[in-house]
Amino acid sequence: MIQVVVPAYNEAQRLPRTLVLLGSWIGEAHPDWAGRLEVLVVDNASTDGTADVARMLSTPQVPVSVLHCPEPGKGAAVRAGILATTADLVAFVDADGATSFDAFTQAVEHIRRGADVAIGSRAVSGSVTMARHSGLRERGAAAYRWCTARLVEDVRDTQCGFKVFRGPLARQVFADTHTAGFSFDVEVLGRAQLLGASIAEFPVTWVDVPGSTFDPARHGVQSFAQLAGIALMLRRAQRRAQRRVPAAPVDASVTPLVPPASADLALDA
Ligand SMILES: Nc1nc2c(ncn2[C@@H]2O[C@H](COP(=O)(O)OP(=O)(O)OP(=O)(O)O)[C@@H](O)[C@H]2O)c(=O)[nH]1
Ligand SMILES: [Mg+2]
Repeated sequence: MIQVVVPAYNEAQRLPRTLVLLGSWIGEAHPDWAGRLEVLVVDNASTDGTADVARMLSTPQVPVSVLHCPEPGKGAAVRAGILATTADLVAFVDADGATSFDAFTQAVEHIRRGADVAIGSRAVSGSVTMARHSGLRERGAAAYRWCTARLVEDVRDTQCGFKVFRGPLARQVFADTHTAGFSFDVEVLGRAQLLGASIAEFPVTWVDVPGSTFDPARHGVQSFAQLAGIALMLRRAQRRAQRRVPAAPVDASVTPLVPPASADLALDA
């Protein structure tokens, strides 16, 4: 079972295409996943009937349920969704369906091989990106990546809207996460690394879908400001973790915080 959280704010236009494409992709690529991949749409204050549209799109192949999150922001919505999951494998993906669903196959394979988190990336070799972003937004994204590289180790693209986690780890990380806006991915990945989680970043095919909810003028500055808060939170969390770890040499028999790969996680095992 994999539970997929989809944050959705005024997505009545883009969500139907995404969920229909997901259903046909499962039918073609993984018929055995039918009914085993559940979608949880997390809406807050949409004014275009997103929640009703989502409910109407539920099928036995891809069951869809809707959760209302009182706190605004993509980060708050994803957090509410992940904390409502119970599965061994959980994911969050954007409502626009910009990332090709083949990423699910790759992510599950990375987790089967031992990764704790598998994230889609538009910045590693092999990725294909068809974007419409302006030059200004591209320069902003480059500066943003320069900042995030100081907070999350060895991850080139923290912001791709496609991430899969071992369920218990995701729930543990999101329980401590505070960032409600677009930069929440950075806090999530940073906190996961503090717990010793391994993150596999793999290339995806990403095609821009018009209708973005990210407004560079409004959300751009906020996203940079959120990074400053995240840097402080991660530093504090790191100090707390260091205080908890005894100075004695590490005993190799101590149970790790993140459990090792388990074969029964694989959907198609
Ligand atoms: N529930 C909820 N979802 C949100 C909110 N803000 C954004 N989202 C969702 O977060 C996802 C962000 O995807 P996009 O709108 O494509 O923005 P983006 O992928 O960051 O930027 P682009 O590169 O321009 O596509 C979408 O599924 C949005 O509906 C919010 O305040 N509440
Ligand atoms: Mg998008």
